[in-house]
Amino acid sequence: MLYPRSSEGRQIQSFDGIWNFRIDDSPTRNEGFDQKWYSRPLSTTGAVIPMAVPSSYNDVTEDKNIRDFVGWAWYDREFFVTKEWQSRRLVLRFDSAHYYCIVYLNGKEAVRHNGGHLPFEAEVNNMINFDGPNNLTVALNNTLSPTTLPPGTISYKADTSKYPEGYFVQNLQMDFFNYAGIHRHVRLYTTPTTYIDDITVTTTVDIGSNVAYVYYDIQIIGNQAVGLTVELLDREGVIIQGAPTSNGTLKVMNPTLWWPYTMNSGIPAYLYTLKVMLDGSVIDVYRLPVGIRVVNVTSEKFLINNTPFYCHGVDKHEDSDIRGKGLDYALIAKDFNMLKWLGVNCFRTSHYPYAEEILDQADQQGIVVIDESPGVGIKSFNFDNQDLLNHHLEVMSEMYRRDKNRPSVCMWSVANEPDSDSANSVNYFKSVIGHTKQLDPTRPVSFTSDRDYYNDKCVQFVDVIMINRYYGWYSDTGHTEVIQRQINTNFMEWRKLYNKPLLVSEFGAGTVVGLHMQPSVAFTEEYQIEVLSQYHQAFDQHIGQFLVGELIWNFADFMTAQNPTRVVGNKKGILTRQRQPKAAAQLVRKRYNSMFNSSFNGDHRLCYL
Ligand code: BDP
Repeated sequence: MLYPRSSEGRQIQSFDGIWNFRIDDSPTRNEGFDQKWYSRPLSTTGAVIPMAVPSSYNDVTEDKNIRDFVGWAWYDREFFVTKEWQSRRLVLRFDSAHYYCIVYLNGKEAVRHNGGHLPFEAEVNNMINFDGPNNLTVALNNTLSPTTLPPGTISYKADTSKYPEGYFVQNLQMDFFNYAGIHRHVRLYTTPTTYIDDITVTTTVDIGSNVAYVYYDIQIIGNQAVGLTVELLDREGVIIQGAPTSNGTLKVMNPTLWWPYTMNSGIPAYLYTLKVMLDGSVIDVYRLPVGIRVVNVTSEKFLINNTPFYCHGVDKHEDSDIRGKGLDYALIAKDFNMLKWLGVNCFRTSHYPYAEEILDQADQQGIVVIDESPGVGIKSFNFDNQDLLNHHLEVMSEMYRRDKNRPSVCMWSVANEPDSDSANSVNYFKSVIGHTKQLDPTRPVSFTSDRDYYNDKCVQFVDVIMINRYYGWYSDTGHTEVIQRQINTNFMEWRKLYNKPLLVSEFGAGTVVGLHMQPSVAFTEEYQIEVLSQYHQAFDQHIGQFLVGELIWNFADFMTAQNPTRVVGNKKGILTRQRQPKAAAQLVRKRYNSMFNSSFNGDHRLCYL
């Protein structure tokens, strides 16, 4: 599914702004459907409040019932469409809405989507009113169930001596707040009736002979006899290569490759543009950014453009105060500035696919992304649920469809910390990983494991072993002196069993900013520094061998459900939730920046073609 981009053939109308909003807190949570709230303006169904789109609705109001609401939330707004658009194909696109979404246009269902983090769209020509207002209504359900990703359960509390009649709670299986809402852009965009529906690009590089190949495949809907032109443009807009066919190979001599950025090279990630034109740009035009690069994994190395890549990175969350997981350009810009300030060359989209605008920045700024699915916290009792597996396969297909052309995406992570030691996890992950590899033979596939070398049953399917480790935190709390030994032992055991590269995809310590103690104790800034430095010293013994990366948990503090082990959220950030550095950020900054110049990171400057 192509990201909406305006061009000579396409226009975009944005529905971002303030919408009307109300929750359906009727006992059945079904009053909205019973009374057909979608058939008239929401304000005529009862009291509505203003709600920002995009945003999570949870932290925008002062009302606990809205913050902690479970069930159907309703949105609506009005819009107009110019008559000039009558002859165009009109597509209504939601970049994401969490979790189950039904969209109505002028009282009729336009589209529904299952899943909280990926785009969906529908052609709406025959539903639009060109002579007056259009009413767009959204019913959104945030309930997590055994067939959602992440999975969850609802517990009904039947004991009326303790709970009121009909009382229920949402149980989460993941460690972050279940923010809900219309999280990303909502847009109406036009295309011609014969249009470019999809483009798939893959690239290979022959380093020795200084040649790259760009393979492209274009789907056109409508008149197949329409003239097609494909052009590859360099950054200055100069045509490098052209072709008149809907699929083929473009040969690029002396290519400028897409590299993860290096501090001193001064060469930012290089993006070409694949310009696709129907009827010589008269009908439709789409410009797709293309980074030429190739990713390979050996038994010891993660190679980008045949050069060993060491990931010095962080795990993130889409999380901020007020907006929750809502798209926020200032936050995106700030986060990328902080990533660069820290010297981060890689992040994982823990634990769900992030906004496309975030991946745009990773593509443009040269930061490697491990693109993770929302398959977080899948328990042994979930694996036999065929509906969950089917949904997981569908989510991987949707993720691939959305992110397949992104040079920054160098590996897929299909899940985080599943019960991968249970017998029934094997078939589940064989399917999910097999399916992902089938979709995309050009990128490695993995998941993060918190199980151990002796009991994990699914690491056999991955290309890179990703492990989450909390020595000195969840085990041996307070004992930083055992971390190095435990890391070393653990690494050696994994190596004995598997001939695959290893990446530590989580390690860290909870830290309340401003809390100090010497000698350190858990939760102080001193303790976070000690924990991280012990891991760093352990990692340094294996970099250049089989260790291909380290991701700190976490880039910034983030919100979680309330529970006795979390103090207003998870505090393992090296930045606060407001993106101010804790003392440990200085340690990380020094380490990561020095890594840009070290030989084990590969000197990219020598490898530019
Ligand atoms: C890991 C999870 C992550 C948690 C983290 C923690 O992958 O989502 O937030 O631990 O406990 O188990 O801080």
